[in-house]
Amino acid sequence: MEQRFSPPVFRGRLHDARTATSIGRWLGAAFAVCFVTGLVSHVLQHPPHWLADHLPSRPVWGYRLTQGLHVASGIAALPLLLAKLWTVYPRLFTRPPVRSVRHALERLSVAVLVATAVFEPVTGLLNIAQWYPWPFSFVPAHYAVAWLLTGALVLHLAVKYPEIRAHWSRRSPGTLALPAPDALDRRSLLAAVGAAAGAVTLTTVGQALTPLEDLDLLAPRHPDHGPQGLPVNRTAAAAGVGRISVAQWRLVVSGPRPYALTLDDLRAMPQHEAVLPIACVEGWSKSAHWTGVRMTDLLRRAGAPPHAGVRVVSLQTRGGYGVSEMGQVYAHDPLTLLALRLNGRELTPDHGFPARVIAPNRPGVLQTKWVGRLEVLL
Ligand SMILES: Nc1nc2c(c(=O)[nH]1)N[C@H]1C(S)=C(S)[C@@H](COP(=O)(O)O)O[C@H]1N2
Ligand SMILES: [Mo]
Repeated sequence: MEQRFSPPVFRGRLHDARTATSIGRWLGAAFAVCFVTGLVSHVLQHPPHWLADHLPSRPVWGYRLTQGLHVASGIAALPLLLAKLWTVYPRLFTRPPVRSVRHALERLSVAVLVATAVFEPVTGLLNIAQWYPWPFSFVPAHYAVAWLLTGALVLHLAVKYPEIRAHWSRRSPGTLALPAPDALDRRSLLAAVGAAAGAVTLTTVGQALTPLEDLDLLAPRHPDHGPQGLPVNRTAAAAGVGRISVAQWRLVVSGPRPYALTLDDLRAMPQHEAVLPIACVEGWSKSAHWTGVRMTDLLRRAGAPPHAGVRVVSLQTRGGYGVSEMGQVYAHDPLTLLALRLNGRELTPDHGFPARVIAPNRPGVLQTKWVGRLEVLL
């Protein structure tokens, strides 16, 4: 018996180029913000060799802003993406499926666009929930697919340019004599999509934008929840840092004139204060009061020249982010501290006792906790 597949028939008036364009511009804007801020984050975390010594340590809130925007625009993209896919999905069923080589290529590029446009916000969202139900590592995959998505998006805009232009020119005065018959439906749809994007943004952006922290209902972290008024991403137990004995702990500094200090030696050095945010790559951020010894003082004591950078090595035994490096500008910024105190108290174990790095305009993952060694980089 022969069974014939009959494609569904769509009678709704909103699955058209006009709706797709209206939603697409917001989705495109969200993806553009995500891409640019993602590049900033990538460069700060993995600077190319020639740039490492020139990364700016100001403004102190720079990374807090760019990464807050990255995560907020990625979250806002989710409802926009669903609406866009709803608008265009009837095109999946166009018959015949392939009309020409050109048509086949166009469909292929749309397939890449859809796959990558779903992959990026979904993996990003699961990452902020620290849930990794996949076999690849998040950071390189998320970064590589961002380029694919951006390429596919630029190609898509080029292919669709005539339709997009037609949409905008229909709006020009003179041709706008009669409203389109579906204008009301479209306005309702766009209002609902805008409300959804606004709602997910307002209920999560407080994780970085602390004046709105009371509205932070859906983000996994709240800026106020954690010891000493600051969230913790990885606890001492999770990093395999046991109880650190103050009697045995030393800060070991290698360089032209290596030395080692006890915690009391560190406390006896000139202490400095800095008000700086921890800005986690996962989007949460909170400003705090830090007290400790200037990194530049520690490096100079080891005979480091003013252009030296530093490698910071943690005592942690499990997981990543146990080592970080900073170039010359960060290492000698007067606000870059090896912090001993947070918000007026000695660091708790989860915040990096006995000593941790805090530096301005820097991703949270590089603010290394449980520091045991500093290595001067010449
Ligand atoms: N040694 C070490 N330092 C670390 C981490 C880590 O896993 N190991 N996590 C980093 C991350 S991802 C962030 S956001 C900050 C958070 O600092 P907090 O827990 O004191 O708020 O610590 C950073 N320092
Ligand atoms: Mo983080």
